[in-house]
This record gives sequence, structure tokens and C-alpha cells, in this order.
Amino acid sequence: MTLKLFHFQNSRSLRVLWALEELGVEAEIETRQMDRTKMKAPEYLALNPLGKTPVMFDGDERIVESVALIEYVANKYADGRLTRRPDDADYGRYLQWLHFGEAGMGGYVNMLIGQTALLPAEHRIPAMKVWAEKETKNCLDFIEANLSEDGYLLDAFSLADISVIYPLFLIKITKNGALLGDRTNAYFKRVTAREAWKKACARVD
Ligand SMILES: N[C@@H](CCC(=O)N[C@@H](CS)C(=O)NCC(=O)O)C(=O)O
Repeated sequence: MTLKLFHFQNSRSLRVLWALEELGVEAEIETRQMDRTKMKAPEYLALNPLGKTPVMFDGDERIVESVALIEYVANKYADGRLTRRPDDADYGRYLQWLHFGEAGMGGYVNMLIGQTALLPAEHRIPAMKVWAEKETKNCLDFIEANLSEDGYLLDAFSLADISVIYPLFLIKITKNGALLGDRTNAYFKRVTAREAWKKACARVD
């Protein structure tokens, strides 16, 4: 098999696994425990010198960055399904949301989960938590204002949703879900009812 994804449960490799499921693209999946010490050990650094997840191989080609990976899989192995092309009317908004999910809000959400869940209590800095919450809320308000009652970020489900749902998932599993607006909560529920999401989340072996 050409594609091989290293998957760590609940990590950003979930975006890639979910996209593979949605697109029906075959890949070898190696699931590993989210153990930061092992991720910084030589065996894993040989796979991904950043010591992060995800990393995927296409033959000898190594690719990191979860949002790049979902576009790669869709464009290279699924005829661009779930993407938009330059001549589509919503191409600009597609790119905006695709990148917003990681570049726009990923850093703030990382800070928030660090200050509320990942870091030991004695390493947390109250002012950083306030700042992370404020910036995350700013991103969430932007999402809320752009959602309709029953749709997706664009007029149909796309990779942009796969990108943006992941930070929403992180916010929820770290018990920061009260920051989400009503439409965003309904959107999260709607999108995560998809079979492909459920299959990707169920992958723990
Ligand atoms: N922008 C990167 C972020 C990768 C990243 O930070 N992944 C986290 C897990 S979701 C990680 O590997 N953390 C382990 C660590 O930093 O030690 C992407 O989207 O792939």
C-alpha cells in the first residue's frame, strides 16, 4: 500500500483518518499511544523529526501538517472530492476555513488546553488562561456568526469542516465546551454524526 498514516488517538491525525474515511481512500494505519516521551525518542523522531502527530508517508515521501495532508489525499487520490477549485464561487471561503481551523485558531486552542488541561496546575499562568480564552472565544464567535441553522461552513460538507471541527473537538474534550455558541454546538453535533467521523474515532487498535 502506498499511503501509511501514523495515528494517535484524539490527536490531529484524526483529521487525516476522518478524511480518508470520508473519501474512501485506502491507507495503512499504524495506531500508537499518545505518549510524548516516546514521540521525542529516536525511533519516532526518525519518522517525524518534529516529534509531532500526524505524519504520513506516500511511498518514500514524508508529509506532516494535518491540513496539508487532508488536501493532499483529496486532490491526489480522490479527484478533489470535498475540496473547492479556483473557479468555484466559494473557493475563497473554502481556503479561509480550511486554514482557519489550524492556522487561525489552533495556536489559541493549544494555549487554552495547555492552561486548562495539559499542564500541571503549578505550571499554569492565570493571565495566559484569560488571554487564551479570550482569543479562542473570538475565533468561536467568528464561526458562530458564519453558521446557518442547519448547514456546514460552505453550502455542503467539505474539508473545511474537517479542519474546523478538530479544534472544536479539542475544546470540548478538555471541558471548555461552554465557550461554544448554540449554532456551533448544533453544527458540531451534526457533523460528528457522520459515519466517517465515528469510524475514525473508533480506531484505537
Ligand atoms: N500544525 C500541526 C500541529 C501538530 C501538533 O502539534 N500535533 C500535536 C497533537 S494534536 C502533537 O503532536 N503534540 C505532541 C507534542 O507537541 O509533544 C498539524 O496540524 O499537523
